[in-house]
Formats: sequence, structure tokens, C-alpha cells
Amino acid sequence: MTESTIYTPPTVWTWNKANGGRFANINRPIAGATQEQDLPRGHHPLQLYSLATPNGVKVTIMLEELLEAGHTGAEYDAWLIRINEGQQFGSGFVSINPNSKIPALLDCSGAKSVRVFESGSILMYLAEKFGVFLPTEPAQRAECLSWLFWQMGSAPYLGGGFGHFYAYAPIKIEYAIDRFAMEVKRQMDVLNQHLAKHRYMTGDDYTIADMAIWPWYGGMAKGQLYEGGEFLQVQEYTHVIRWADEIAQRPAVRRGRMVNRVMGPLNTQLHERHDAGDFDTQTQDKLQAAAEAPAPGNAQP
Ligand SMILES: N[C@@H](CCC(=O)N[C@@H](CS)C(=O)NCC(=O)O)C(=O)O
Repeated sequence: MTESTIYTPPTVWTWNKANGGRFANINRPIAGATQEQDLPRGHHPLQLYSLATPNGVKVTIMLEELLEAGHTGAEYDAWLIRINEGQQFGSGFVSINPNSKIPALLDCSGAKSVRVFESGSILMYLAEKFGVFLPTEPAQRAECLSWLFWQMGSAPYLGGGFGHFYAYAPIKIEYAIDRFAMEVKRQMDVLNQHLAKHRYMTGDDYTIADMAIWPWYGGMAKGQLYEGGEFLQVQEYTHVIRWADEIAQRPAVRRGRMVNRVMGPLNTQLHERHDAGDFDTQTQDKLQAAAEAPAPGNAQP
């Protein structure tokens, strides 16, 4: 152990703002709004406030799957919440998610708006509202919900544990990386053994369990998260890769992963989604032009 990894906790923890790390500028030990900021509101029944992280993408995939299946009541406006700029701490966002994390949904289709936060809860809410992607037969339903909640409980070890210490922490701590690498490999093996015997997480039908697990564990199996693919030897998980590849081909998945995306090639980014036509090339060209235009602060005199 080096000196920098030896830490004797004081009797009382205090907030050291300068502790570094990728998200040090937005992490706080207190909840609540930091600024007054209303949320924009569009015309569709569903208003989504999100960003295309694995947790955000679960919901945009579900909404696009619903539309693909003909549920026009699932039309939605997707508004971008830039978490690295602290927009999750605006008063409007906090009023629909007191936990200040994307994704958050407002269902304005009834007399009274319904707020829904936590990606698993949003998937379940939408599945129940539209009566799809969640089996009704009790044993199948239990299996689907078990995998949905497995994902909600497991992914923090992948993201907040392995991803944080392997990719984001300002120092590499062998103990922490070992602990979470071991756990993520165990989780990947859980999925691999299950998917060796099943086409989808709950059997023959694609459900919200697949939509929840795919952005995290499909991404990991394809080496797309934290540049940790080689380190974790993810090519071993052949059944997860087969399942991930099949899901990636779905038209709704291809659209859903573009929504609220602000990274990667420009033609994969759709910062806001208000209409099915937003996916067309004209919009992509506009986005490209907007991205290439000088930012106001950098404009030449
Ligand atoms: N359990 C939550 C986790 C949501 C979450 O962690 N969101 C992250 C982005 S993936 C976020 O908003 N982070 C902002 C912050 O921590 O301030 C869910 O699944 O909805």
C-alpha cells in the first residue's frame, strides 16, 4: 500500500469539496434544489427529463418500443438534463425527483400529473399503463420482476463500484478495483449461465427486464463501458454477447439509445426528442451544424 491509500477515518466525517474524482463538482452530502429552474413542458402526454446514460436509455428504449408496438399514448417529449452541469438540482427537476437523478418522468395524460422516478419504477409504470412487456401470468411476472430488481440492485456495483474505481477515481486502489472486478465478473457469469438457456431474461419474450439489463450488462459485454472490456475479459460471456447483439438490432433500441445522447458521433445524438420525425437526417444535419457553430463565448469579434 502507498501512503496515499492509507486512510484513518476521523471521528466525524466532513465534506471535503476538493476530494477529486470525475463527479466531484456535482457530488454533495445534502439533498434538495440548489437553484430555481422550471422544467420545460411539451405537448405530449409523457414528459421525460433525462440523459442517455445506461439508466436514462432504459426508459427511452421502452418509450420507443411502446410506439413501435402502436401505443400512440406513449408519445413523449424528451428533455435533456445535463447532470455534469448540475441541472438535476434545479427546483423543477427536484419537484419530480427528490433524489436528483435522471431519469424522471411526468405523466400528464390524466386530470392530475403523475411523477415517476427511478428507472425500474418508470419501466414498471409504463408496462402496467400500456399492458405490455411485463407478463401477466404470475410465475412469468415474478421472474420478470426478479430480474428487473436484480438489475436495480446489481448495477451500482458495476457503475458506482467497478466503473468508479477503475475509471474515475483520482487514484487507483487495488483493493477497491479487485473487490468490484470480482463482483462484476460474478454478475456477468450469472447472466451468462442464465442466457445460455434462455433467449431473453424471462424466456421467449422480450420484457422490461431485458430493457433494464441491456444498457448496463449488454454494454459491458460489448466492452463499451469504462474501457474495462479487456481487463474483465468480457469476450468470455458469449451468451450475454449473443443476447446483447440481438437486442441492439431492434429498431426501437436503435432509436431509444440516441435520445438525450450528447456523446459519441454526431449522427448518433438526438439531444431532445419531440416527434418521431426528429430521428430523420434533416434533424441530424441541423444538430451537426449546431455542434460545429462557434459557442457564443468563443465567437470571433
Ligand atoms: N437508481 C437510479 C439511479 C439513477 C442515476 O444514478 N442517475 C445518474 C446518471 S446514470 C444521475 O442522475 N447522476 C447525477 C448525480 O448523481 O448527481 C435509477 O435507476 O433511476
